[in-house]
This record gives sequence, structure tokens and C-alpha cells, in this order.
Amino acid sequence: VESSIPEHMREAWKKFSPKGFTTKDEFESEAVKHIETTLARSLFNCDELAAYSGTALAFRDRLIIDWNKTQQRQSFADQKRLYYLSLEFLMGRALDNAMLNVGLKNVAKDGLADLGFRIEDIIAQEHDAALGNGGLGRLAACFLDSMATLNYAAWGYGLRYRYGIFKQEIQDGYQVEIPDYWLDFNPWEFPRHDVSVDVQFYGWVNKYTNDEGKQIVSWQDGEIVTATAYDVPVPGYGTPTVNNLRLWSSKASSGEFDFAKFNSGEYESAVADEQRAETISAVLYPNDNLERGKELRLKQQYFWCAASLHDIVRRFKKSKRKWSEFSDQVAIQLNDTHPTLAIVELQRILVDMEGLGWDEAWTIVTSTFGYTNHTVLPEALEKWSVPLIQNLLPRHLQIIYEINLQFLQSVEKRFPKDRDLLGRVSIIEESQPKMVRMAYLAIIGSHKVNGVAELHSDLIKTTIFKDFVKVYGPDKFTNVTNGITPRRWLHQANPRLSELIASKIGSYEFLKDLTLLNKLEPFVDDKEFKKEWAEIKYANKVRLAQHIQTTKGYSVNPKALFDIQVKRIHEYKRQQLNIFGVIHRYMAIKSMSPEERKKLVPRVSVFGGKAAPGYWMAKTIIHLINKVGEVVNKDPDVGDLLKVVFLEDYNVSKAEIIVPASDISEHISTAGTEASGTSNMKFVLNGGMIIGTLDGANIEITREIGEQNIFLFGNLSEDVEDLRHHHFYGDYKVNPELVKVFDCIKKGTFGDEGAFGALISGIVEHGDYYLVSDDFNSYCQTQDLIDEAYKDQDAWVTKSITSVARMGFFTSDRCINEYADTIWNIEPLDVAEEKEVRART
Ligand code: HBZ
Repeated sequence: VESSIPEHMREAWKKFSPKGFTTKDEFESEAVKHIETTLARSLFNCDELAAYSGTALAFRDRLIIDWNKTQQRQSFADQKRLYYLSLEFLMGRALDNAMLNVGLKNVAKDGLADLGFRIEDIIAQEHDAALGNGGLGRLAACFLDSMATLNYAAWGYGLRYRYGIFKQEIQDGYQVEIPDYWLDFNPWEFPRHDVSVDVQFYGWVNKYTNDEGKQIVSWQDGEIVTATAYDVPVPGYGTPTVNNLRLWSSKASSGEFDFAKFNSGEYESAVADEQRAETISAVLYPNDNLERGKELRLKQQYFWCAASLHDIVRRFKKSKRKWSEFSDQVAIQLNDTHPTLAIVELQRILVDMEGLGWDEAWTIVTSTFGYTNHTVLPEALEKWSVPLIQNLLPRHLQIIYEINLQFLQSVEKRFPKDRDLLGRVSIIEESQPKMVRMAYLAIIGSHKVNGVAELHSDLIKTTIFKDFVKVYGPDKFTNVTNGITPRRWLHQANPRLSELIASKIGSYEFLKDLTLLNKLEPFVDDKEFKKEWAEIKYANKVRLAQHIQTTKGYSVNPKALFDIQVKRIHEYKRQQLNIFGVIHRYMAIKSMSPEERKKLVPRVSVFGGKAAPGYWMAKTIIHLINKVGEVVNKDPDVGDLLKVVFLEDYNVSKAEIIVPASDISEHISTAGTEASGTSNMKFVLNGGMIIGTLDGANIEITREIGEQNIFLFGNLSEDVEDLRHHHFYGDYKVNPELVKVFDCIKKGTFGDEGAFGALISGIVEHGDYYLVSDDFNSYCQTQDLIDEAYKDQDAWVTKSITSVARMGFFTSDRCINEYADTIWNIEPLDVAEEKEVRART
């Protein structure tokens, strides 16, 4: 490459290239240098935010040295790379994670103490990187951590939203959304103004035959928006690998056309163009499991897919290989259907720009992509209207039609008598207007399709994608059960537990091989160990109680049973079932004598989670939870026996405080609706029990930890359809205990009874789609069992330890290795040599 330093001058370069700090003094020197020079502050003017900034910049320097080396190593090795395309990366905070991953947290702790700061206060200064909604976005972040830790050459590609998921406030019991502007100071990104891609929108398609008689297709005019790369280093744990997350930011193109506009006096309209361009990457859509077909969302999707694909192709072309080798060098994973246009874009690049034949190109495309489905909910399956795509991406629509035509012809050949089948599997839905079914396009354009837990992967094969199993056979569809990174969700969030585990099994190796946790089982009867285990849980509950005290202004008793449900608010996740159960409990307490009350197990019911701003029913559920809290928490009959807490603005950094503090957490979706769930894994890994339905990964968690260690209830997925049918056509009656709860609400016990009318009538009059009434008895009975079980603390701790010991399967490392072996066909890079060099210096 012509930009590299000539061989004979490299000595000087090597002599001065930075090595990165390793000692406390070196850390302090780096941090102070950054505070005084980069930030222009002094020791008379250094608050916690400045100390955070200096510390973050010092660690950033360290990461980027390893980042550079990793990228060189990976280019040199010239192996196949994986690209993970996700519209969401819910990264949370970076500093604590970086310190732990490079193994220098203690160095920083001592250094910061020297400089007059407590490390926890410094870590807490950081704004979460909240570029995601929930499970899907956090999964992408856990995957990046695992891919780096396992030394895979893997990049993430996403959008650099100016506004992440909104901040949630509760005012008068209602959710209020505040914009999350997070980029004021972000030391974790490197703008790459030299890495940009021009992305085209609108315009028209010109087809003609050139002088040599070749068909030429060109997409002309329209508008150009420039994508600029921002790179975020992703450090692996205990390894020199630092991978890259590349986020694209949109800017008006600086092409001649636009300069002309500025110069010719159209200043205002040129500025307006510029703002319109910047709007593309301005804001994360705050819906989870809902698609609303907005044009700006489609623009985001194409902008990001096009920029990423051109970047990937550019890198491939540098290798001077033949196109037929593309999928030996490149694997691309689609995180849900959001990046499906990448399939169409690669076909367009190969056919229109590189001149390959259609079939040759299509073979390359389909052997490159894999598609992960995250939901069976019909309202979440993406469809885009044909007229919308026609206008925004005219050439892509033609390609989609051509893909569909070829696919349908092949289906017709194999199933000549099945005309209905053609309509059912067509990418185009024959509605008014016609719609493009993105999941079908993703299936047809990929070589593998996977669900995210066993039940879910079975369900997609037997329901929404049934016809594609018929067409392709079952082998195209597979399961990769989700996982979580134990680095963030155990070591970082629960350092004391991590340390205790390490002391028992002899090292921190379990953080890299989570199956080693099984070495804990022999200690389940070790009295001293159990005591420490219980003390750590208690300390974590005290920490959460302090958080509740400072944020909500009231105290909860850390000796009470902490019952926690934190996740996005959604009817299918059934926070309403939980709060109805709480009301049921409240009514029971009210009707008891003081003696009876003495026998009860005190409970703190904690809720947290955001509702999509336009999801009115979810907002009503939040409102009810808050109103119940207002009444219950100040009722003198109740006292410590029941407290109801709604924690505002649930996010990754709050999860790190909440997850280690549960006795019980709730994963109670209607069976068959939650694809996997991942917080269920986090809670169990931190020694909490769970109450759950036979849904998503709860089923596999049960298989691993044992039925005696989980509280299961409710109807099975296979019975849900019949029950729903029965609600409409049978003699459907609402559960009488639930009716009493509704009467209590309707009496105005929790204020304005009208406010909750729709929540109740959805169940009583409109068919109870999520089976709240059907599962209510079983839910309440199981909660009673939990109270009983909690009274025997010794047995409880045994369950807790046993469960943790059996959670090895749920690491995202296992999950990434499965993707690598069965879908991506990639191998980790050997970093032994690098590790050795480092150990010597
Ligand atoms: O993906 C979640 C599933 O609900 C959960 O069961 C699973 O564990 C997790 C990881 O596989 N899905 C989401 O979080 N989905 C979204 O957040 C979403 C966001 C934007 C959309 C659609 C879905 O347009």
C-alpha cells in the first residue's frame, strides 16, 4: 500500500510507537496529561467528570494501540471475516468494561485514589451508549464482547444515532420521554473522516444496450447523502484482540452540485438539504417488536446497509481475489430483518457495478448472508409498501422483483400443482398497496436462518416460515440459543460474587469458559461458603435499596424478598399479570388479622422498563404500577410487608445494579411469544431464582439447572391457540380472583378508575389475547410457593448455588462459537505470539 512508511525508516517509527501504560504511575501520568492538555484543566479545576474524561482518554489510548495491532494482524492473516449488521448496539458504559478487559482496573483504582477520587464515582460519570431498545440490541453488544474475547476477526456495523433511546421520567405516574443527547463528550469513538461512502436515494433507472451489445442498468439522479465512519474499539477479555464497531453518521454530500447551490445564492435551501441529510442518523426508533413503515426508517436501513456493503466490498477488492472467493472471505449476519436491503444491495453491486451475471452474483450473495429471526409476533414482522420502495430505491425494487420471479419459478418447478403455495411464499404480498415481506426476502437471500432459543426455532419452522421449510427442507433452519457475556453480567456487575467463585474454583478462568462454574457444585454444603454467598446477595440488595432511596426518596427493607421485573413494557411480557398479582396480594394483606400478617414474607416488588412512546396500553400499565405503588407504599396496614417500586429509566448501567439484587425475577410472557429472553440468564447467573412460563430460553434454563430450581407456571405454548379460540367461541369466564382485582381497581382504590378501563376490558371483553386470566391462578399459587420456599433460607441458597453452577451453557461465547461453526464458517485468529510478546515487554 502506498501510504505505508518505507522499510528503511521503520526503526524510528517502532522506537517511538506508544506501548501503553501498565503501572499505577504510568496510568496517573497518562490521565493527568490528558486532564491538563487534552481537556485544559488543572488540579484546581478537576471535578469527577474531568477525572472520568482523563481516565477514559488514558484507557482509550491503550485500547487503540491494541486496536491498531489487531487490525494489522487480521489484515495480514487474510482470513475470513464476519460482519454483524445490527441497527442496534446497546453497549452501556465502556470504561469499567475496558478496565476489566485489559486487566488494569486495580491499577486505575489505586491511581485514581492517589489523585483524590473513588473509582466507583468516576465510573458513574459515564453516559450510557444506549443505541438500542432492548434484548436485540443488548444481544449484539454481548456478541461483540464474545467475538473479541474469542479472537474472531469480526466487525459490527451500525448507525451512529445522535439520540439513543429516550430517557424515561415518571411524572404523576405517567411516562414522559426526554431526548437522550449523548455525544457531548464521547471518548470511545474515532471519527474517520477519510472513510466515507456516498449513498444514493430516489432518482430513476436507465436501462440501455451499450456499443458492445451489453445490457447496462444505471441508477441516475436523485440525492446523495454521505456516510462517515465512526469507529468504536471493542476490547476482548484477557486477550490482545480489540475489534471494531463501525457506526455510520449521515452528512449532506459535499459534491459539486451542493457547492453550486450554496454559491448560487440558494443558501437557505442548501442548509435545509444539509439538515435533511443529517436527519437520517439522528434518532433511534424507540419501538421494540413493532414496525410502523415510516419512510425515514427505511432510509436509515438503506443508508446503513449501503455504506456497510460498500465498505466490505472495498476491503475485499483490495485482496485482488476473484469474486467467486467472496464468501470464503466474507460472512454477513443480519440481526433481524432490519438489514435485509443488504442482500439486494450486494446483488446490485455485483450485477450493475461489477458486471457479474445474475446467477453468479446470486450464488455469492446467498452463500454470504445468514439471517437471525427474533420474533414471531405478527406486528413486528417488517413489511414495506411497494410504492415507498419504488420511490426511494427504484433499482432495488426491480431487483427484488427479479429475485422473487426466479424464486417463484423454482418453487413452481418443484411443486407444480400447488398454486396457493406460490402466493404464500411470494416476497410480494398482494395487498392494497402491495407490500414487500422482508423476512421472506431475508430467508431467500441467506444460506441459514436461525431462531434464538429451541422453542422459538421450532415455532418459526411450524408457523410463520412453515412454507419455506417445505421449499428448502428443514436444514436451512437452525437454532442458536442466545447467551450473555459473563464479563459484564457477572464479573463487572457483581465483582464480589465473581471473586468468591474464583476463590473456590481456583482462578478466573470461568470467565472465559463458563462451564467451569460446575466446579461450584461440590461446595453446596459448605457452610462458610453458603454464608458468604448469602452475604453477597444481601449486600447487592442493600446497594439496590440505596439506589431506590436516592432516586425515589423512600426506603425499602433489604431483608424483604426482592421480586424484580425489568424489561421493555409490552402486553406479551405481561407486566399487567404481575401488577394484578401485586394487587391480589395487597387485598389479601388488608383482609388479614395482625397475627396472620406476622407470618407473611415481606416483599419488594420492583418494576422497570420503557414503553414505546406511541404504545398507549403499555403506558397505561406503567401508570397503574405507579398508582398502586402510591397507595400501597403509604398504607399503614401494610408497612414492610409489601412495597411497589417503579424504577425510572431502566438501562444497561442500571441493570448492572438491579440484576445482582434479585431474589426472584419474573419472565412471565404468554407461552410462545418471547423468542428467548436474555435477562432470565443474567438473573440466574447472579444467584437469583426465577418465576417463569414455559417460554423462550426459560425452557432450556430449566433443563440445565433442574426443575426443582425454578418456579414455572401457566399454560403451554401448544395450548395457547385453542385457549384463544375458546375465549371467542366458548363459554369464557374471567378468573373470579382476577375479577376481584378488577373490582378493586374499578372502585377507585388506585385513583381515577377510568384510566385503567381499557386494560381491564381487553381481558374481560376483548378476548384476553395474552391469556392473563387463564394463567392468573397458577401465577398466584406459584408466588405463594415462592414465599414458602424463601422461609427456608438454607435450601434457598442451595438452589441459588446449584443454579449458578449449571449456567455455563448460557455464555454468549458458546453462542458465538456455534454461529462460527455452523453458519459463518470462520476460525479464531491465533494470538499466542502477541500474548508472548506482551508478557516479555
Ligand atoms: O430479542 C428480542 C426478543 O423479544 C427477545 O425474546 C430476545 O431474547 C432478544 C434477543 O434475541 N427482540 C427485541 O428486542 N426486538 C427489538 O428490540 C426490536 C427493535 C426494533 C424492531 C423490532 C424489534 O423494529
